[in-house]
Amino acid sequence: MAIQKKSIEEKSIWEDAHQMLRKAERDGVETAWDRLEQQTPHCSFGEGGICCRICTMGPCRISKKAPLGVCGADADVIVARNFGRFLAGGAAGHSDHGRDCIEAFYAVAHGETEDYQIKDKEKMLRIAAELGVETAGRELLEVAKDLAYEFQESFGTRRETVAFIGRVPEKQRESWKKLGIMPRGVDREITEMMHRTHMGCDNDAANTLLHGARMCLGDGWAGSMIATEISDILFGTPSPRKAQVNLGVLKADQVNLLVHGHNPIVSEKIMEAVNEPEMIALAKEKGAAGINLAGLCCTGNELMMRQGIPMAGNHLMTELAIVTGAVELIVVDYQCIMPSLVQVGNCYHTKMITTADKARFTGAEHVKFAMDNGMEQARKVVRMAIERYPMRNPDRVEIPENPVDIVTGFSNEALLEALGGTITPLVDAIKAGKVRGAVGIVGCNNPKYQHDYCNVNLARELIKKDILVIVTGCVTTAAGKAGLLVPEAIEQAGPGLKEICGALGIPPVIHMGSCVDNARILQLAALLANEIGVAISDLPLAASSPEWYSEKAATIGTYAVASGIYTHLGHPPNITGSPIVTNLALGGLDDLVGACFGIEPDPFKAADMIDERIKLKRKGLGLSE
Ligand code: SF4
Ligand code: MSK
Repeated sequence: MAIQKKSIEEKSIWEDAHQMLRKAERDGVETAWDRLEQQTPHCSFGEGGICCRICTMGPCRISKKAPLGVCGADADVIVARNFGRFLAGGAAGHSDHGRDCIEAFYAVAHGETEDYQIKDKEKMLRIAAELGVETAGRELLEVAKDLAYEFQESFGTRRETVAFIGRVPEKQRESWKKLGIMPRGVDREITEMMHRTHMGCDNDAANTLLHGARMCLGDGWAGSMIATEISDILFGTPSPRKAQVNLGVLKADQVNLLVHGHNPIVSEKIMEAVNEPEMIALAKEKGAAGINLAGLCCTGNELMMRQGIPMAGNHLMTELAIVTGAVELIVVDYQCIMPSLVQVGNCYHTKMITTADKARFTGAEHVKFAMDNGMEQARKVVRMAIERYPMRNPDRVEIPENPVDIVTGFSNEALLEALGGTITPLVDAIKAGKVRGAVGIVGCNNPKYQHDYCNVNLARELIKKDILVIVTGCVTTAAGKAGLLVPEAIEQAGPGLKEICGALGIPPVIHMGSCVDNARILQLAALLANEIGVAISDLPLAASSPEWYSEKAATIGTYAVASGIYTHLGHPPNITGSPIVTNLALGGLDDLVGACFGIEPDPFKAADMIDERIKLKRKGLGLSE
């Protein structure tokens, strides 16, 4: 993708971003957009995925003049190996997050922590029963011990399938069995991908990619799904609530503390500490009116979904939040945290705190969170934020105004409740063509695009076509800022969707959580398929990640496709140097799993493309338009 020097207005669609980009220029702060310019043009070998660094006989670059690497690997093998490892990075990210959730749940079950508790007992017992754990007449913690064991087993090598495979519709499972892509264990599939892609191992591009599908299914139906379910058990299953988004949620007269990253294990404790009377008293002693906690990226989604904590911004807003000059401290765990935040913080008085040994940042202070010290460490971090308030230079503070209202908290449990307790009304609405289909728009920002232009316009176009939109991850903030996450947004929807969402009192774009919560969308798809008695791939569903950047987003897209959900991406991964891999992704997979990828950078054309797919699926089910 060729990148020109962009004006501030071309960098983002949002006024809060424009205001902070202007301030960044004045303050001499470099942002991701500046560094993208420095990095452009990108290496064409890297873009095509045809540079191999897997062994020291290379690195090898494939060209007309040199079509094979030193070992004899061709472009197809090299692209497949590179992409396999790219997907492994994403699966490892989500799933290691899931493992941390298991460790917290295990610690609770075994009485090793008082900092975490089982909040949603009903959900825990329901899942225990679903996974075959005996619940009748047993102490809650005894059930929890066995359930933690079941979750751990999904990561290992002893089982033939991961625990939640029973949620997958029968027809989909059969096709996975036939293809040999039934996920066995989360760690096993990731390890096997690293093994397969070692020099001289799996040298058949299609074979490598099929394992990629299996590994990603392990992420979607186990690593991520377990992360989501345990988070609900420990911190409560989300239900609809109001919140606010954009940089206007920061407060000029309060200590501003931002949480960034992914796992609620850290951010929930920070929230509790922020609300303690002695902390509020200390903040007042230092001259602040109070302590304002706000979220960024996915940990922001987790807190917003369950607690209504405001969201300051998505991926490309993280540097700009600090540019307000009003942030005392940013506390992070892992994933999607730009290393540049340390430097941006140094331009102001903003301190950065890391909490996970696996994600330390040079220049940041480390406050390690463990299962048995979460509350103590959270208090320490909040105190550090308060101590920095007097260091704020009011002359350098500029906070954008007018945060936007949203409604969040649509877990599947909440959605079913809104539907009256069963999925049937949604199925009926789909059959009647009032809701013609549903699309999950998920994922990130990428400075190669005008920030949030595609995320917002795709959502708007789809709801106009009577297609229900579900958002997670960084698309949430985009949809929220655009005014799409409130019931009043039905005015922008087509007549059928307007009628259904209006009757239910829900927005036409519903927020279902963070990156790992895409597992909720998988579960919803499975519920719909089981209700109709078809495979997921028969349903009028699609997924989209218009502005994606991360390995995790590619993994999500791959598990969506492998689960039978057609997936649109704004730009391809670095696979275009291989005809075999590209053709498989853009078409060949359709014959194998009933879905494939589609690429389109223009959100209006993408909406038409997705619409065509939904028409096709409706026709296949014998449903009229
Ligand atoms: Fe080159 Fe083959 Fe080594 Fe890759 S594995 S760097 S293509 S020799
Ligand atoms: S945080 S993976 S930028 S959605 Fe989950 Fe946002 Fe994408 Fe990270």
